[in-house]
Amino acid sequence: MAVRYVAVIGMIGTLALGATQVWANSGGTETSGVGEPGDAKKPARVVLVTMRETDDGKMVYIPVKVDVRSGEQIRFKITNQGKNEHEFVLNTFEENQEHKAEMAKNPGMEHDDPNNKTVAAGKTAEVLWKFTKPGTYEYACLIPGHYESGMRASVVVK
Ligand SMILES: [Cu+2]
Repeated sequence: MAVRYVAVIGMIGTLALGATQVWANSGGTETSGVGEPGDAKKPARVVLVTMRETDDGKMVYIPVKVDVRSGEQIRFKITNQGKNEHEFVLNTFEENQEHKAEMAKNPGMEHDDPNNKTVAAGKTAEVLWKFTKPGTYEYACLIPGHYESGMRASVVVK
């Protein structure tokens, strides 16, 4: 009887873990490991980000590294100068890896969340974000093949 009880508890634990996983994979979290959506009424430092393809077949962001102070708000002004649709997905490295695996299964996913934008060729987008914890984070394009072609950049929060 006691063994059976433990098994049931174990199962509930697994289910709860599964639910957390789905939530993390949605990418549309209000708060996440990387910080929280910015407050438009407070000052923010503007960081310009360009997305494009290169002549030698790579896909890149400029810049590839952004330094931020903990507690600072950043307004990322993103311009897609490429010929393909690209994404700006700001998150922890781990969450981006999970999300990337999810997108490999569902390539048509489009994003419009506080930390997560799909940007058509020639278009712009903005992400206003507050970095609350020191660490190294990432913005990346998770469209299948793009990350591997170079579309990742680090955000170092100190
Ligand atoms: Cu891309």
